[in-house]
Amino acid sequence: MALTLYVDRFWISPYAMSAFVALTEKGAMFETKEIGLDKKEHQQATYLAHTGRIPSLKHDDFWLAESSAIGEYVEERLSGPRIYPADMKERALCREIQAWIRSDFMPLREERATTTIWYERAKSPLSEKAKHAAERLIHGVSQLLKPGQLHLFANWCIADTDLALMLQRLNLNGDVLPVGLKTYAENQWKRPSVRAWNNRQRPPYVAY
Ligand SMILES: N[C@@H](CCC(=O)N[C@@H](CS)C(=O)NCC(=O)O)C(=O)O
Repeated sequence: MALTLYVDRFWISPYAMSAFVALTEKGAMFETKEIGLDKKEHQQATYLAHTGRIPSLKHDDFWLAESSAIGEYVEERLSGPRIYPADMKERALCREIQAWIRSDFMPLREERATTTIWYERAKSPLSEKAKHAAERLIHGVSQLLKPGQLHLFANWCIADTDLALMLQRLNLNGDVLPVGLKTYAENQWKRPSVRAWNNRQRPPYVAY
């Protein structure tokens, strides 16, 4: 079976990171192919993801886009350690967090774009709107993570990576984060699958 994950060529897509970590945690043998969004390569006829977006997974001749769909497919299709919790309620919460992270916090995503994680740190303080989003994030997460907790549930799950990335937007840019959340995010950042993503050689960034 041939697995290819299509990622953006700057390796800054949080969604591609989630799919990459999912495959890596499963111990899957897969190759990555870089797509230049800046060069509109995702709009070329040879790129067959139905959504025309990054990431997508090509499994033999089957194409699948949307990072959380890729995570769930990988979980069901491949053997290896679980990336979603075995417990039904925890699994539902894991999906809740994935959906929440993907649909909310737009001011944070704009003002603390992932270029500020992997290229250059933010130069401006958060706007009032972004501060409000950060407060909502911190409030919500503090209900899920008790002090000292290093994973959302007993074992690591894919939502830990998604959540840690959202928290790192604040932490790495020096924005205020409660110490427990900072420790959680920094601990997640040490995971080998996450480091494999973080340590990629990246070309000079070209804004698009
Ligand atoms: N909900 C999607 C979001 C994917 C997404 O927004 N991808 C961006 C890169 S980070 C993209 O492909 N943008 C190009 C475009 O939409 O034309 C997922 O989770 O995979």
